Amino acid sequence: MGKTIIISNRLPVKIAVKDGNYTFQASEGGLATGLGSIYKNGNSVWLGWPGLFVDNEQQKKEIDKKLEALNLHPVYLTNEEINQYYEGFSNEILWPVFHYMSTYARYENSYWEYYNVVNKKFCDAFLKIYQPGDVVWIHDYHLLLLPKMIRTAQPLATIGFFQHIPFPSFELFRLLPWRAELLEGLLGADLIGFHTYDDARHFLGASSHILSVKSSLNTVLHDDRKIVVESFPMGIDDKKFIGLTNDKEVLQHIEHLKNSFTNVRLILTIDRLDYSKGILQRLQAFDLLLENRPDWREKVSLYMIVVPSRDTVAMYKELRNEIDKLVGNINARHRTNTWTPINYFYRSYPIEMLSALYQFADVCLVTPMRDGMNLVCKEFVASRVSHDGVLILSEMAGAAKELIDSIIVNPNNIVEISHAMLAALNMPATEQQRRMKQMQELVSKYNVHHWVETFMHRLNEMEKPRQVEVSKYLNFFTGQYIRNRYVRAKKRLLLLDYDGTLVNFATDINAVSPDKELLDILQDLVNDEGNKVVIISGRQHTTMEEWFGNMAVDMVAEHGVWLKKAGGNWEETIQFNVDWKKQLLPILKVYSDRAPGSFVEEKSHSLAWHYRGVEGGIGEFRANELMGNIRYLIADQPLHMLQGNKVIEIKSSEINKGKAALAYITGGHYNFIIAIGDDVTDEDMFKVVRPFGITVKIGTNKSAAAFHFNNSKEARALLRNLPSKLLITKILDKLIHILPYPSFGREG
Ligand code: GDG
Repeated sequence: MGKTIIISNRLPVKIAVKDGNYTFQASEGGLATGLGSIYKNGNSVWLGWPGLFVDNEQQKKEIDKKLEALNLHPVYLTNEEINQYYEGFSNEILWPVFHYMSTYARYENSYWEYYNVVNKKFCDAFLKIYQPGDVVWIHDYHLLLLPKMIRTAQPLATIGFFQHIPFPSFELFRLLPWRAELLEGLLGADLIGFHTYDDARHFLGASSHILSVKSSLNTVLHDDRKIVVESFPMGIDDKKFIGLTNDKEVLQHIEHLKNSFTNVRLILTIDRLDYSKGILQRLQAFDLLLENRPDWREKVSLYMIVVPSRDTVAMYKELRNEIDKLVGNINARHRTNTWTPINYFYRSYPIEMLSALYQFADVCLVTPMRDGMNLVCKEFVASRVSHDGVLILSEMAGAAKELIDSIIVNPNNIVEISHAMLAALNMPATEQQRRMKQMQELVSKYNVHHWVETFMHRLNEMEKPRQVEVSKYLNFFTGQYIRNRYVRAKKRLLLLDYDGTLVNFATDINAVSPDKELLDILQDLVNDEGNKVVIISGRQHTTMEEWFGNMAVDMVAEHGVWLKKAGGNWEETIQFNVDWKKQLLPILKVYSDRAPGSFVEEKSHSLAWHYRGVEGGIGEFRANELMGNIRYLIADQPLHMLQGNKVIEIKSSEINKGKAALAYITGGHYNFIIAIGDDVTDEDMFKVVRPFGITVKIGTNKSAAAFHFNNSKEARALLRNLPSKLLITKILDKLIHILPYPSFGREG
């Protein structure tokens, strides 16, 4: 297994210069901590800008050496490059547009040129350390062009991309003059991750509108490659924040805070200086609270930390001035000799101070206009070891999708925020504890390590089926040849899926019992003693018994859990613990309530959510959302989620039709084998059968099967005509081996 190469704009290091010497220390930021588990283990490296300008070659060598000891590789950028690519294109174009503030964007052509140049620089640096088998994980909007650049240079590389900021809806994204190039750039990856399902959906929407790529559910087909787009909500290192609550320095800070804020309740806000964070609106809401409720004056203070950021960009300078003015104005109007309404700090603090504030404050107010995720709110929750405190959270933060026990507000609604502050200050202790415990459970379970593991696990899965397999249409000519093989063989195995294969797909799953024509075709096949006919389905065994119980066919139900040999009884082939069903069933039920026409089917070893009956795109929409949730929940369990035709099924990863098919093939000494199926669950069967026989997919040519038909009518016709005698046997046999046909499997 190769190494993992992490790439981000900045390296996760703190660099200090003392007496002309550089010292390097890995930083503790969320990303660095999370990825630390993989990048420090020796089999990973991190590539990025070291955060300082170096034009002296000797110095570069020294820095290279020091960084290498930390598994870090620098990409040196010039002052001009940082101005144009980072401050310009990334922060004056992409940042505002992606945060729905497009009027702040400045579409300068030179920014775009530098963005290309710097992405290329990253690509060149990457190619120097890449070896086949390495896995690449690129981070964030500074490097949107990099996946394609790497793909072009290394077509077989496994590339993951994660975007930390929101992906806007198509109507916003289309404003970008370079929208197509940016999407093309991203689609060089195999796996593209966002914090929320909405971001993923927006990306899929933009891709299909702008590039006309084909996308179904969470997959895009582009340049004959399959790209998976999913949500991976990022977590924090909760243990670190819990650990800090016992730190001596932190406890001292808390003592100081207690002395400074006696009899005053504290509302805490912490953000980088950014117009996306809703700082001005939050100040207005606090002002409104003090205006409307004079009884709260001298009883509550806002403790506001704004961390300096990008203050060389004009927009940010302006914002800072506005904050300064508004804070001054509010304080001037409301303050008394003993009380300051807003304690405002424009600086960054050591983490020990943050921890003290997270623990000491009564309320944490997080109200961004837009935020990819927002980690501050999760850090506040993790730090509340006494389980009290209230979180007020903007519905526009990615975290609002998870922290549903916070007080959720619209950050533009000043009145609502001021009411939320009052509600938080008045919330009874029992209510605070109930909400806080729920949120803590979530923050702890879905922590940053879980995030890294889930992403890496999914990315490693990508390695295998990167190349889309394509089958050939089973035409008249090849059909004749198959009949020829059938007639010649003495012992034959027919593995037949049911829904979508032997019968057409129908909206009502109970309305597709076998018709007379089908029963006649199967009976004719069964009558030939040389044939072993197996109906291999995901259906429940009771249904199959009802339909085929009187026929001398073998039946495999629930993808291989149940087996009945012709004339025998049903046997449960495998026994598994199915306790996981209790956890997932309520979630599937919620989705069936939210999508009229859908329903949950509980089988002995699996759960299925069917949405054949759901109107238009709503089914796909909900299915995507559900899959995002389920994937997250089952990440560390031996379960597998299947996307079938209008159905999502969760079952043990040990069960699949491939295993059931293999059991038949092994030791069966068949000299003719055919497997016919229509959906993703049949792909396992095709992979197993293909070396030994003929594999036919119904409906589409994207399959591991060698051949495909357009519908079940064609499949029935083939089965009906298999036994008919042929006239041109010899010529056909010769021709078929000259022409470029895919494998028909061996003829025993
Ligand atoms: C981007 C996305 C997404 C803050 N002040 C101090 C300090 N911090 C730390 C916090 C927190 C981090 O900085 C801020 O993270 P956020 O998630 O809140 O916001 P962004 O910086 O905008 O991050 C965001 C994130 O990427 C991850 O994907 O959630 O949506 O915009 O960890 O604790 N740390 C120290 N002193 C401070 O004064 N030491």
